[in-house]
Amino acid sequence: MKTVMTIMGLGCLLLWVGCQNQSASRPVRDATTTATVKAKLAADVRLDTLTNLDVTTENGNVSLNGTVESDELKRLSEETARGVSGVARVINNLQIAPKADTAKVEFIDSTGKQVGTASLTEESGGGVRFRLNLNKLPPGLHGLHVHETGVCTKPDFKSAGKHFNPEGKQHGAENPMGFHAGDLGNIEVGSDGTADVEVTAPQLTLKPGENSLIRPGGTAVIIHAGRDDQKSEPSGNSGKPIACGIIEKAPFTHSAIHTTR
Ligand SMILES: [Cu+2]
Repeated sequence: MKTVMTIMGLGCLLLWVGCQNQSASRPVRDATTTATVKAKLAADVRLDTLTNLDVTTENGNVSLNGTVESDELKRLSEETARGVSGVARVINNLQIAPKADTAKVEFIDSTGKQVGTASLTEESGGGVRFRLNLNKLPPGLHGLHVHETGVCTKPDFKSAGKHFNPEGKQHGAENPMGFHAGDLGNIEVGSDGTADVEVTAPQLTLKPGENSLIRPGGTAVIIHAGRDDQKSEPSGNSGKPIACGIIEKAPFTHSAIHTTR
């Protein structure tokens, strides 16, 4: 009998401890509040500007951790979280970290077949870096330019217009009156038809401004059939366009909000 009583007592004790633990952490209520805060931040604060955000809630206190792009967004995130019912206090630990401007290009050839991509990044000291990954192209040197219209209509890509030239200069780095901001020189495609190259264009930007690649009507990158002599008007005797891709601001993804809890 004594043993039974002891076992029952132990059982009650374990049950009590279990209940105490559960009520102390309040997992259900806090998870719900956290989810509501996250949903509200996603709806009210532009997702693509929240780069790495972590939300936790304990007893009505919401902690915001991670990075946002500006002071304004830090304030806005806090204000949004405070507006959620059940939130008593917001602990704002957000760090400010401006995100690099990026853009992307998907190239097609004259038949419309995909022949590679380019990733564009704003350099911290100015200019735009182009990282090109190309395939199924003729081996050899090819002139590479940014053209002034973001339309790639096959097969001749005339739709992309002239070279992007906001400063009204002449063509080519070797031209004393040069060069067009969109002149990117030559790239070399290997015997296997691929190229993995980086080119930096000092005059270009992805930020707002005269020389911005992100503009009404857009811009496009064109690969020409032949080598650019970097001095002849209007496009360095580089032959006809063989591939074209529109420059597009890199899209945000829902992974913009990383939740670990
Ligand atoms: Cu061109």
